[in-house]
Amino acid sequence: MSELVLTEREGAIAVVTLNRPDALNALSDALMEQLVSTLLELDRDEEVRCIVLAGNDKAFAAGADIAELARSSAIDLYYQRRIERWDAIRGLWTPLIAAVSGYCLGGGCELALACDLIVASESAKFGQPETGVGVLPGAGGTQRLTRAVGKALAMDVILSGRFLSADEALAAGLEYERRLLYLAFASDDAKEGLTAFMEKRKPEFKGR
Ligand code: DAK
Repeated sequence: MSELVLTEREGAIAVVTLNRPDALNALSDALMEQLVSTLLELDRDEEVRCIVLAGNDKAFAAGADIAELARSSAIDLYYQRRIERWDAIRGLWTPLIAAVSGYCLGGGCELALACDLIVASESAKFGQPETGVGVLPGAGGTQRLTRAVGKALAMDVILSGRFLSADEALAAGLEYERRLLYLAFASDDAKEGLTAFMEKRKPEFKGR
């Protein structure tokens, strides 16, 4: 079996690297199986105090393997119990840190979000582009991305499929809120609402 996941030890730190560069580390069934068994084994090793999960410069992981998904029915997904692997990753006791460069998309983004911490380089591109292939995030993306960057930005990313830079993900909800606030201030309704308060009357909003 080819090594889809590589492991190195640096003292108490274990570095696990996804190793499917030709497919931008797409999370095939075989890769996920190797990844989860590697992580569980490291988790049982008391000398390992921290696990770093990395991809390569071009991609942390570009999502679930679309070729495999295209061959799967809803019943296949249900009975293959793939979601249990994701639960196993969340259940690790050892702190898990995602080291992200390049594409971090779909299931790849969900994998990073399932880690305890994300350290991202400037080249990182986060996204949940599942709507582009007709599905939606299925391994925690709608919930964990929302908690990480706030509801409005998460909705924007999931519905549009656009990518977020590391800076934007970090500045996240606050910057987005600020932009919406400026936009709201430019509206007639904001002028009406503020003026109405001062004039002690009910505002007449027009949705403009
Ligand atoms: N799956 C399979 N192969 C992929 C792939 C993917 N997600 N992403 C890239 N590849 C492959 C390409 O097919 C190509 O292979 P060759 O043609 O060379 O054989 C190779 O990687 C290089 O990709 P590109 O030629 O496309 O490279 P570019 O630099 O031009 O573009 C890209 C990079 C990241 C923009 C593009 O590759 C891309 O859009 N990739 C797809 C991204 C995407 O849509 N990801 C979301 C997939 S859906 C579940 C849990 C989770 C999920 C599902 C179920 N359960 C628990 C049931 C998750 C679903 C998803 O993630």
